[in-house]
Amino acid sequence: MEKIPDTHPRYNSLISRKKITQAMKKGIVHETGLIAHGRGEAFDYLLGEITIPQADIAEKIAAITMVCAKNPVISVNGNVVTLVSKDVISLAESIPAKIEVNLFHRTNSRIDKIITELVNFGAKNVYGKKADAKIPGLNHNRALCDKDGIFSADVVLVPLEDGDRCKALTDMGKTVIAIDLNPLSRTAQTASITIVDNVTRAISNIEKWVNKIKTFNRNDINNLIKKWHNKRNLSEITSYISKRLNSLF
Ligand code: PTJ
Repeated sequence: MEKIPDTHPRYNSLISRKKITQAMKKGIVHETGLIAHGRGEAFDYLLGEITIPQADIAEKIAAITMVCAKNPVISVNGNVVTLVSKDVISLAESIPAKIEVNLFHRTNSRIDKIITELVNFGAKNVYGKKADAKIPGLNHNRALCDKDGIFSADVVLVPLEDGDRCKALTDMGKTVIAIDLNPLSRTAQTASITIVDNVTRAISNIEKWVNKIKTFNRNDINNLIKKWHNKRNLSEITSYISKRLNSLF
């Protein structure tokens, strides 16, 4: 593949595309992961490719929720591992949280490749191979999970999720934190905390908040959680996009 000059105005976007297409050829990303990535890019354009204030506050609430959880788990798939392996591993260490591979297009070969990729980037223990439990109410492979991981988690961080599993996890009584650039998706609408941001910015920003909130007192934390209203935040995001578009021309 040709070299992308770092002076190119769309450098970051081109690098992400290159990573995703190469990972698809290696069997880490599923073919439809390319479509999901393209949809994400389109929504990122609407946001101006930045972490907007409503995403930053959602990332702060996500950090608090994960740090206060008993058994927090970060669920990863092909796209996530390709774009942000290092960030995921670093976030999991700071919380601390477990990492579990959970795939929509699940094959043993993809599970093994994704676990190997994470281990090569420094992950010590990756869940997902031993799928000894099932999320009730799902009739596809994303139901398969680890009894000690997602199945028994109280809080699950799910970047690039599908709406079905998000709903099934909330139906199990779990707090679901979704990262999805599309504020209109079923995932975004169903999650307990929706982060409308690119996973390439979101994971490291959650970690920044994890480190900051260690200095917060219990009262500040309780007040922040009490004030959180996911639907209101989503509504502010769609207003942000619409105001931004109306002011462009
Ligand atoms: O690896 P697998 O087998 O689990 O397959 C994963 C995909 C991504 C194919 C699967 O989960 C899927 O089909 O996803 P969807 O339903 O297309 O949803 C993906 C959502 O993620 C869309 O709403 C996109 O806007 C969003 N998205 C895509 N790229 C990013 C993103 N959100 C945040 N950051 C991104 N980089």
